[in-house]
Amino acid sequence: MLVKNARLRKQEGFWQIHIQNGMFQQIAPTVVCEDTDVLDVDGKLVLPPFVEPHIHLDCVYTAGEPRWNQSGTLFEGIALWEERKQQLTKEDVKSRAWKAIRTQITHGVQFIRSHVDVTDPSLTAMRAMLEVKEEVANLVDLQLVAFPQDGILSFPNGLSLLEEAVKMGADCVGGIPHYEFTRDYGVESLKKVFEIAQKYDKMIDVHCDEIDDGQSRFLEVLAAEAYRLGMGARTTASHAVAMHSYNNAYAHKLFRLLRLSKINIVSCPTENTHLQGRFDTFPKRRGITRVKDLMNNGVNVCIAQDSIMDPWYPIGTGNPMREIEMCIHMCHLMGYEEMLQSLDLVTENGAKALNLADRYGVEEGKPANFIVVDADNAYELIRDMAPVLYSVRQGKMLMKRPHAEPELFL
Ligand code: 17E
Ligand code: FE2
Repeated sequence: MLVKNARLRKQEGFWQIHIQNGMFQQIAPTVVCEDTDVLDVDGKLVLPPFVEPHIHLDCVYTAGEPRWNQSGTLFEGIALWEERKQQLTKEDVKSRAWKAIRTQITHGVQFIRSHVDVTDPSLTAMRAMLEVKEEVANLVDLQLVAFPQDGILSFPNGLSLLEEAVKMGADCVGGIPHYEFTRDYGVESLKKVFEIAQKYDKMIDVHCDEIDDGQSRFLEVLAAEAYRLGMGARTTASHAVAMHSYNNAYAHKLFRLLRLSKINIVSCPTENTHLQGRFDTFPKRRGITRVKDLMNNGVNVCIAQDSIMDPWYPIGTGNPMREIEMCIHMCHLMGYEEMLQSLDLVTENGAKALNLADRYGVEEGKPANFIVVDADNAYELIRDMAPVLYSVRQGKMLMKRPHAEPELFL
């Protein structure tokens, strides 16, 4: 395949991209080759695929079953999921997850990390998602997190279920320290997360401090342990919304540890805008972690959707542009350079959190995974929330969006 007249981020002019054997062979202003499979993108921006670093694919499309979340709180969501979870079958989980992945592909996503609830004695969702992971292997990279929704130490056999799910093939060990019964359980649960990750050589992705409680300080425990064990680059803290409520002095002390530890942070802007602030009157806290401060303090941050129509969040489309849109508003990231940089939050930074290094990027010698967006540059992409026109996976077309211009009758 020869991609002609591409624009590349942070590069001037037009580029030709020659792909051979599923790899980027040559990327240059002019390329001599006889390939007859030509895709002329007419000056549109070519990017590495979007990364979705945090979603719960086992829960998608269950909003309203058995009831809609009326309070809009995390806690009512967990209670509703507890009921819906009783009805899970492998087929139910697989068909909903597949539906979401198809939708994500239409939005240019090719790298996904999904949490999978393992506080279920039958581990139905994990069994189903491991099959999905195999089935989609040629279409998207799918990482699975063994996620103990109801707690590791606060749920009967939580620890052994977590370990069992990891043995079955999960890629990451999860946790939920802010939801454990006590602070001590929370700290102890994180120790267990590291033990299991080390024992089975897995990455770590913990739901950490997803609560509007300035006293919820498990992130420092996660980061300190990651630092001590040298596991920071393979460790992610998801949500981290309590940081919104930390006093500034403590937050700045924490930034140093986060930077030293090299852990990654995933923020979920639409989800946590919706879930947080629910116990406030006025003013209501925004409840998103400090994306801008983290970036400015050298911490790797990325953004994620978390949900598509589940007990926690009743809408969603799988489009990462919604997250950028929400994030740049809620985190005050609309300085011109900040807007351009915000594209990293759904591309490079997510890839770094997922440890994709050698497989990610529009660079010679890497797998030819890329998207073409209906915009000339990053600013237009963000301003216009432009659609993805093509998604190419290892040199093969994965998704093509018919280009329909609106007709005006003026
Ligand atoms: N579970 C949880 O603890 N938090 C969330 N935001 C979701 C599930 C979606
Ligand atoms: Fe989550």
